[in-house]
Amino acid sequence: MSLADLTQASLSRVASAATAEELEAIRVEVLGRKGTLANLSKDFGKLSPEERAAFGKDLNAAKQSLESAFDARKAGFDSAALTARLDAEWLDLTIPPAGQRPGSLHPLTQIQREIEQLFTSLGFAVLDGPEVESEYNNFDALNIPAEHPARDMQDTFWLDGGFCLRTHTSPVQVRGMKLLKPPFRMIAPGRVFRNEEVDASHEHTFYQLEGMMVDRNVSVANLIYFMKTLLSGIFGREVTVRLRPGYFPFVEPGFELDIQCLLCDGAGCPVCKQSGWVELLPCGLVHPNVLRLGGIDPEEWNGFAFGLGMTRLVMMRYGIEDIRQLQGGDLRFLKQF
Ligand code: FA5
Repeated sequence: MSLADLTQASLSRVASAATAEELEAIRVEVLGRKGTLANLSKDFGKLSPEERAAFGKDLNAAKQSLESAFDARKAGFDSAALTARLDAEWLDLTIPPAGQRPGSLHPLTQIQREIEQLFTSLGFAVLDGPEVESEYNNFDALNIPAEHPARDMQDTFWLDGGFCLRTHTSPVQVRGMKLLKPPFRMIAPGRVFRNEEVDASHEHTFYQLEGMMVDRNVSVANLIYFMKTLLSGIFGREVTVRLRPGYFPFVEPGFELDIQCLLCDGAGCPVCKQSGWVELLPCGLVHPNVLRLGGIDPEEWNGFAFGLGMTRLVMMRYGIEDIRQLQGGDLRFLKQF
């Protein structure tokens, strides 16, 4: 077979090779050390110098055109193989993993459960009250009549028919007095709402935990005992507290129990508004008017009440510097607890 015929035949075999393996077999057969082209060059010695030069040129040209045909065809097979592999190994990284992912309790729920456990062990019942509350229970029954200036301190969201979003958990005191006969002890955790300018320590929607104890001869010493038990239970360490006079129409005397800011150890930071103290636990002895409106004779019974700022307590315990993170819905934040 002439060199030209051989080249032509080989090129068409390359073009019709069905697989990379078949192509490689053809390459070895034609271009290999013992292949057809190599065989042809064996006859070199028998040629005259002129013929040799011409044949050598043709042989080189044939070799080059075959090599580039092989390379091109091989590149085609390679890229087809790569595409097939990418298709086979393709992963959708946005598909959620199979099975259930572990969740966790919101830090507020964790603290609420701890406090409930602590107080039930001290003989307190856990009560629940509605978030949409009557104006009467939220204000009037707590000794805050319509024109009382204390109403301005707790501006809220009003609904038709004498209802509002409760501004504190104290209306559950009113419900508790009607539900339970003295002597009794109760707590009431829950969500409350205020028409509030939101900042690092103020939310329009936050959580409080109300407490009330009604018995005979309840004193401020009893109140302080329970508050200290509560705080050391929650923080698991000694916290510095201070008691200031505080005014709430439903207690007399009334106090503000502040704790030294645990985020800055009293040095001053955005959470404590640079004061070193965080207002956490307003409390006092229940006002006789409130007992009377709750159907309890203040001559026979008295008691204490407190309204713990549960959201602020969570911030203190976990060192959270901005209250907005707690209800921001960012799971990356919540997964830390
Ligand atoms: C009250 O709501 C009274 N009902 C508390 C009370 C109950 C006093 C029983 C006496 C007897 P005050 O408005 O201070 O009080 O709120 C109580 C706590 O809720 C505060 O100490 C604070 O920790 C928290 N708090 C108040 N406003 C906000 C707010 N906007 N965001 C987050 N926490 C708040």
